[in-house]
Amino acid sequence: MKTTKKRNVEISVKTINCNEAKPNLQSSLLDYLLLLGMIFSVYMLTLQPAHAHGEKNLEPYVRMRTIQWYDVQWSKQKFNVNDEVSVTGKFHVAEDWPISVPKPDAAFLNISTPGPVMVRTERYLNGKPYMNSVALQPGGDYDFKVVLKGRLPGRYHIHPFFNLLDAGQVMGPGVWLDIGGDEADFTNNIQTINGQAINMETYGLANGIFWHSFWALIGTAWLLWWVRRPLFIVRYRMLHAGLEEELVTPLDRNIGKAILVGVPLLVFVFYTMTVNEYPKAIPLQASLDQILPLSAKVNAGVVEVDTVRAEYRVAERSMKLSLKIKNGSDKAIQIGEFATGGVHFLNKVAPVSQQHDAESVVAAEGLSLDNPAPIQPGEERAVLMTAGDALWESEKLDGLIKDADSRIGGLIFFYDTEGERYVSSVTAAVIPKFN
Ligand SMILES: [Cu+2]
Repeated sequence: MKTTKKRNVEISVKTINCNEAKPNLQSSLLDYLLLLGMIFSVYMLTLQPAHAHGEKNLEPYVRMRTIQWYDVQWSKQKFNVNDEVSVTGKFHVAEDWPISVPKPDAAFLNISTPGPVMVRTERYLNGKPYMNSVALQPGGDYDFKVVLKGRLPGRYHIHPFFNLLDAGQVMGPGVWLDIGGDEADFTNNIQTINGQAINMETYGLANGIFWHSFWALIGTAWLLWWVRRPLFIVRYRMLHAGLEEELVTPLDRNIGKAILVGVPLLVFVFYTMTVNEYPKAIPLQASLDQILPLSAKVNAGVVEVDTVRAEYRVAERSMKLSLKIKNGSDKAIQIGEFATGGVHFLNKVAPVSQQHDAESVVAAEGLSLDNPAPIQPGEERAVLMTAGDALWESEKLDGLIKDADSRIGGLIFFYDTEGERYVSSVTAAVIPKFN
């Protein structure tokens, strides 16, 4: 009985491999398709524009209506290995958070770098040190500070950015940093809570490599033990033929039992050894930090702005915003700047200096108003504000009109005669005008 079954298996195993002869026509067609595919892929490669971190490829509504960065400054942009540098800035979390982007219930402030060119030593949100992710509140205002230390010499493009859970990255303004000096001079020494001075660059490295290799070796050996047997289809057929006894031997079973008992035992023994060697240890922190927004900085209530209508003129590359502005302050105010998606449109007739992110993308004369006269205290005025510049196109913000979510969001910066600043957020559905 058994022998006939075995023969059956052998025959069917053989039949699997006999689809060799194919007509020539088909293979030449395949070759042709392959060639076409290769040509096409070369086109794809050459047409793809190279962006530093893909910041321009992020949908405009994500750049305009999630984290609205402003006043981002670096303490210095030229420094040496081991020097500390800090980046400070503010951001407003848009009230009009896009419906397709998950809410910022867990957000992590990070620094995008090309590799480990710096180490982060301190990080603050609203003046509070924090390690984990935080929940941000739409409509909330925050300021941040990150302290970094130069590690690898070179010239790098660096951004602060937010990692939003389930949504991805929202880049802040980027700068070029020049790190000078010698890589070999880099030191990263800290003192543990037990008072021991350690070098973070090498501490625990050998231990880490040992444990990774140890478990990888056991895992690989177990895998190879099974891989050397008949696999997949052959195995399937043997099972169907009732030959499972030949697939799993008593030795396999014994090794399996040894692993079942041995691995948990090993884990327990090594865990006990570690706890004895390091009795005072803090677990890796995985909680969510709770940091509430600052008192309102944007839309603080002094100057009120209502966006009535937004229109994008494709041919002129300009956004026209109809605004209703109410000046509740006791001095005359003027619009100095409109900032959206990392682009700053400046009103050249406004006398006071505008906010600048370091190396920001600026349209120096990009902002104009139908009535440039300052808005008097207590005055309520309808203003047509035009933000026009080729930057709409080169920064790929004009892709907005092709989005399913064609809403604009941004910050307007007002200045009074004393240089006092008021910030208001605007948001509106955008109507494209193609001619
Ligand atoms: Cu960049």
